[in-house]
Amino acid sequence: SDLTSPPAERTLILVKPDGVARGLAGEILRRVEAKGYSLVAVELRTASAELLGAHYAEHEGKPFYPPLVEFMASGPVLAVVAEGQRVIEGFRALAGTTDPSSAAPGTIRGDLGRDWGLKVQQNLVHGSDSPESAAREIALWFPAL
Ligand code: RTP
Ligand code: MG
Repeated sequence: SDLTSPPAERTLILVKPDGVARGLAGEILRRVEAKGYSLVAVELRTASAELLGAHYAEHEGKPFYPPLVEFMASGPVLAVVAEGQRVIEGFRALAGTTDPSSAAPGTIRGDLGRDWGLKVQQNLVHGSDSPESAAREIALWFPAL
């Protein structure tokens, strides 16, 4: 079998407004770094409706789209570009499944998500889901990279 290392790739991670407001940005970055991924760019900012519309374009028209964009604009998010071997799938494994109430222990959403009447969009983090999504999202959030 081929034991050569896969090439490094990049992903876009967002610590969503609930994660920043709850003071979990450091804990989430700690998990990313502890896994061995490198931080390429980190910026705290409140996203515009225009940026969020582009970021979530695939979900436009779905019932959860308006509350999702409203929530994502409700406060600062920590936007991060992380780099490493298989970081796209690796970060999604660290994050856990979309709904924190069913995310596995050991994951960001499973360990740190709450379940007292929360909406599913308040699930602490976003991570790109494919190389194509990562390239598109990194260009949106960090056009200088
Ligand atoms: P993400 O994109 O944020 O990493 O999360 P994901 O891939 O696990 O979830 P996705 O299907 O891409 O949905 C994006 C975000 O929309 C919210 N959502 N709400 N049924 C619902 O109310 C619903 N479904 C999805 C979540 O915030 C999800 O992370
Ligand atoms: Mg997604």
